[in-house]
Amino acid sequence: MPTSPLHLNSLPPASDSRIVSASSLRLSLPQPARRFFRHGWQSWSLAAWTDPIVLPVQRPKLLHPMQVDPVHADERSPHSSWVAAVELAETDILLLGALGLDAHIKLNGDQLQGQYDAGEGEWLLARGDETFVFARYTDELGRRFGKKPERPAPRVWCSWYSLYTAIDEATLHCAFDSLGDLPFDVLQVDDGWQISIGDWEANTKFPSGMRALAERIKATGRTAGLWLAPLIAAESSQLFREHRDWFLRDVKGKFVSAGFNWGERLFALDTTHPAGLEWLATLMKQVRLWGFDYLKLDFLYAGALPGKRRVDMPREAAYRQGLKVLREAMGLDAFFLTCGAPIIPSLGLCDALRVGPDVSGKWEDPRDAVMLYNFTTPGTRNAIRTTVNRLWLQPLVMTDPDVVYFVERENSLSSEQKQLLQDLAHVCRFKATSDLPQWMTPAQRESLRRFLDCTAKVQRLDRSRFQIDDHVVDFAPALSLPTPATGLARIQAALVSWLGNQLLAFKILKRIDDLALQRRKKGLRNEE
Ligand code: 9PG
Repeated sequence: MPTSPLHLNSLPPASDSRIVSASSLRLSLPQPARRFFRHGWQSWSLAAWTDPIVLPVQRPKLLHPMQVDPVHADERSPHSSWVAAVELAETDILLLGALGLDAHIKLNGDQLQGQYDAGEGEWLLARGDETFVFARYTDELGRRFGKKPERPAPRVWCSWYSLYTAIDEATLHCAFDSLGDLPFDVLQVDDGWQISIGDWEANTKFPSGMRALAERIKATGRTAGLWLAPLIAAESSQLFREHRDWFLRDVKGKFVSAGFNWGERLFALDTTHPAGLEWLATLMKQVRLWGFDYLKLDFLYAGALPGKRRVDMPREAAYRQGLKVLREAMGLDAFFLTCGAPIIPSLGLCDALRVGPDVSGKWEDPRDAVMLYNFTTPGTRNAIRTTVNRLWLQPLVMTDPDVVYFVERENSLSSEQKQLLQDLAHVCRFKATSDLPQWMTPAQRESLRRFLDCTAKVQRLDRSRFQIDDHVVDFAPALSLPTPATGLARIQAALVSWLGNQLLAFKILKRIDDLALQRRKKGLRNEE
């Protein structure tokens, strides 16, 4: 039964806050918002300070389930998941933040409107400067979900951003060997080792098996890391074909889309299904038995998609139940990085959280940014923008900003742009790269070593600037949003976005990607 909203007409005074309980809440602003802080639902979704306007709906729609909260993708007011803030004056920020799992916020004219989907929940209302209001929010979240233990993040080499799915036993062995004594704590094998998304066994490119691969990493004195996406399955996977009843459907009985990737439709595991949960636990134990102690679990949003579950409960609660099972089965002694994960529902159950979309060797893709208005796709500007706007999460979880680059190969970032990524890693206190040692010059190798060895002193100066040891970095070039296309470009954009929604066009794009990968692989082989 929807209850009538709680109207709040008086705001807390400066540097003060209060907590109220309501399923629905309306807050009248004393003056129009100058800027609006919107917070995307999962790791890859946009978080940014913007003008208080509705942003064009990002395209393609086919990817909404894997890029934004699909339930609120078409909102007609400025919209935010769990927490929003408005800037009334330069140091007068008003933050409305949910302390529960299933809440979202809209800015409707001069009202901030908060809504819990499934009954009453707590809200924090804080007013003051930006540092104060976000610190109050993390304080209250910390009390409910737990705070981050004080231990440094491991320094990670990950296979994705140089090799993508073109990994195999020989290529990885060669990379591991050439890393020599570079101070990495973890060597993490990313996407490309598995038979299929859903079928988490070594494929034919790894004839010696996963246990041998973990052994090989451990023999270098480092922790073995592995990527999996346990809450999704590709349509062609054996898992989906043999256990259709484990997968999430809508009220009409149709399978809920978990997006489209690897040239295939993806479906979501129902994390309230007892047999599905058991399978998840067995998988985690298996991976630990192979010898992997650092787990990057990806595409986790699938556990919180809307649908009709075996056990009826709010979607975020279902997700959290799935995450608990994963965590308990892998053990507290494993390092658990969540990725593509709904933000607030992941707190307290993982060690680290990816807090932005993927970086890439490109600054920005104009097609995605200007035509599709999509800030979720891989690109260094997108990654920096969202990560900087999620730094307030630092007291709660290790914030993973994704990898940095030192190499020139397959990379069009300027040295300033690469430096921004390295500075962001210092700010996040989370350092990773995918650079292949064979692609590095001796000077780049030395820069990487210095980067890994250094614990920088970091101080935030304002929304975009940080003091890092003896230099000041300004992330401003990454933070703004490009203006949407107008005139002819708008028509072009409409055409591109229509094309982007067609499965066939998607499959062609995937084929082009595959060909690029094959070329990359060939290049690597020739160098061996
Ligand atoms: C492996 C990769 C890497 C990477 C992850 C994730 O929105 N998208 O279409 C989208 C697809 C893939 C993706 C992110 C977004 O990358 O973040 O580090 O592990 O999977 O496939």
